[in-house]
Amino acid sequence: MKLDRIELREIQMPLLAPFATSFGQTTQRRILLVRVWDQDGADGRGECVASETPFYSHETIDTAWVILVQFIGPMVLHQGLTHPADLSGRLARIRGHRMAKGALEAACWELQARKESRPLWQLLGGTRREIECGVSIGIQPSLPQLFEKINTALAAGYRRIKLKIKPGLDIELVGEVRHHFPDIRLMVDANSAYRLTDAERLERLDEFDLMMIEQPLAHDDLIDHAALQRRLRTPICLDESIRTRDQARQALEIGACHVINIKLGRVGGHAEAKKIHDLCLQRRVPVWCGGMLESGIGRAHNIALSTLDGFILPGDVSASKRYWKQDIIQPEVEVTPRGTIEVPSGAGLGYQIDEERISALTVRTETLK
Ligand code: OSB
Ligand code: MG
Repeated sequence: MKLDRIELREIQMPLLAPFATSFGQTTQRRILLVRVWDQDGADGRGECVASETPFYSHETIDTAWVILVQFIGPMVLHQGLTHPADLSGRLARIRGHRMAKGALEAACWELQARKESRPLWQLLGGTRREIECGVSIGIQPSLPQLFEKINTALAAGYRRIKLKIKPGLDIELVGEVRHHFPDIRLMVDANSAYRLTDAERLERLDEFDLMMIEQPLAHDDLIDHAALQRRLRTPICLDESIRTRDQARQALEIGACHVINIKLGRVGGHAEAKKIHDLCLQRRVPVWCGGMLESGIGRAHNIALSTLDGFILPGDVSASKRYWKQDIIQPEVEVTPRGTIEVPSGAGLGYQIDEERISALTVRTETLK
């Protein structure tokens, strides 16, 4: 494969409802789509999961755009590439900026799959034909509104509920939810809102039979998470803190977590995601696929990744209609009454791209040659 052309495109999509976490609120997504073509005219697509703000990760859509234009493009265009798995090595000189790299890398995986006329999930080594879905529910203005969201998700068949928590909206809130929904699979995500000095407070979550608590402490910490895990019965799941396979290995070695949330963008693409997955599978550590409020293209990549054997827990990959009035792929991602997504069988991502819809949402484009 030799890349001939890269197109960057920013689309803007309003979320159906604001999504609030301990680090902030999102109402309108600005999404960077990457499309690549090789010398034979074959193409592939990826989505950069960087947010509008540097509050989840240091990367934003604007930093990713600049890094793609100034560094990633020139390093990969017109170079012989044997396989998309080689890209991360090619880009290793660029420190960090994994969401920028991951968008390009994922597009190249789809390109490769389309060239081979195979589904991307098969090229990645996946086996599942159906993936289990959970939902991530943002912080709600009131408890009745939260209950309503939970009821809607359960009625749609979703297999686990994740609640966002933050200091002051945690123990009592989770207690109320557990009291009203005694039997559901429930977990919480703090997005780094606590310090180790909050351990005593966090210990109180142990009584609610949570599947896990996601990223309670600092976004770049492993050591304090290990200290916290020694005090909690509830398993810790790391999200923000795991950006490489080595960090996953170190986290497991010191007991910083018992579960890992794998996000394609956060780890820099499918190759690194697979490495983390393989490590966890070998050590019998459960993983699941996280989400970043993606449009259909990012969502389709998450579905492909989730078909790997180690993704044994329901992920945050859910139906398009939970986020968007109209998605940019056809058919939209739908969830069965069993709370699963059926993996498409077409080549590449396996969804049609709605070009007209994308054009209508586009606010800027740049072509790299
Ligand atoms: O921490 O998993 C997270 C959304 C944006 C940034 C971080 C996170 C999330 C979610 C939503 O939890 C997942 C989704 O439904 O796409
Ligand atoms: Mg998270």
